[in-house]
Amino acid sequence: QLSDQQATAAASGAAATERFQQKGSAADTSPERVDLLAGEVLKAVHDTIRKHEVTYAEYDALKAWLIQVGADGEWPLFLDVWVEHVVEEVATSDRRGSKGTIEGPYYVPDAPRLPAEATLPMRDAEPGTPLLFQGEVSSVAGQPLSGAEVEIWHADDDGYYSQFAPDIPEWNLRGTVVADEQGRFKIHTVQPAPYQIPTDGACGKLISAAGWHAWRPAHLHLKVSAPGHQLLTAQLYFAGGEHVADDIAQAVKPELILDPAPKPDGSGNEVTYDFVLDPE
Ligand code: MBD
Ligand code: FE
Repeated sequence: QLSDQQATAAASGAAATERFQQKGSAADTSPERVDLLAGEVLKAVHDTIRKHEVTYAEYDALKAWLIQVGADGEWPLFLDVWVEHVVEEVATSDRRGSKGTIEGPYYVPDAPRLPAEATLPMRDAEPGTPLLFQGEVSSVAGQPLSGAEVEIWHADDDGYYSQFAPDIPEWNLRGTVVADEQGRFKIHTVQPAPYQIPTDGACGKLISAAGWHAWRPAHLHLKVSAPGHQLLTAQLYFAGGEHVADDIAQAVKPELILDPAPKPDGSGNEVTYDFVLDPE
C-alpha cells in the first residue's frame, strides 16, 4: 500500500518494479540467441552514434538518464510504454480470435473473484460515469466458453490505479469475473480517465526533452481465459476519447474501440463487447 506516499513517479515505479520482480521470469535463452539479439541492438546504437555524430555531452546525458530510470523504478513503465507493443504484435500475429494488446505495468494477479454479473470493488460514490460492460466469451468455432474468466483492471476517474497510487483501497476497480454457462458476463464499473505517464520521473524527463506528450487514452485492461484456450490480454478504449489516435504506448487497434451508449434509464452508459479465444 502506498497510503502515506505521494503519487510520484518513484512511488508508483517502485511498486511496479516490485510487482514484476515477484512475478519471476526466467527465459532460458541460448548463448547463440543472446549473441544475435544483444549484438544487433548494440550495432543499432553504434550506427545511430556514427550517423548523428553523438557527442560526449549527449553520451553523458544518456548515461545519467539510464541511471535515473533505474533509481525511479521506471524500467517497467519505460519498456511497456515504448517496447511492449511490438513484442505483443509478434507474439499474437497468428491468432484468429479477438485482437489483444499490451499488458502494461499495473496488472496484479488474484483480484477478488466475482460472479458473472458483478460490480467491481469501488469506493462509496466512486467518481466517474457509471459503465455497464457486458458480453460473452466464445471459441473461434463459436462455442460459448462456460466459466471463462474475465480479469479486469483500470484507472479511476483521476487516472490512478489501485496499488500504484496512494490512498486507494487495495482492489479498487480490479476484479476476476467468472462468466456464466453461456460464457456471458455483466460488469458494472465507472469509466476510467485518460492516463498520464508520471511527469516527475525519468520517463517524464524523456517525454519533455523530446517534446512528446505523456498521455494514454482512457482504457479498460482485460485478461480473458478459459481452459484449453490461449490467454487474451487486451485493452479497450472509448470512441472519440482524447489520445485514442495518439497513444504514447502505441497500443490502440481499431478492433479495441468501444462506443458506449447512454442507458435508457439514464444511469450512465452501457456497451457490449464479445471475446473470441484461440485454442491452445
Ligand atoms: C498504463 O496504464 C498502461 O496501461 C501502460 C501500457 C503504460 C503506462 C500506464
Ligand atoms: Fe493502463
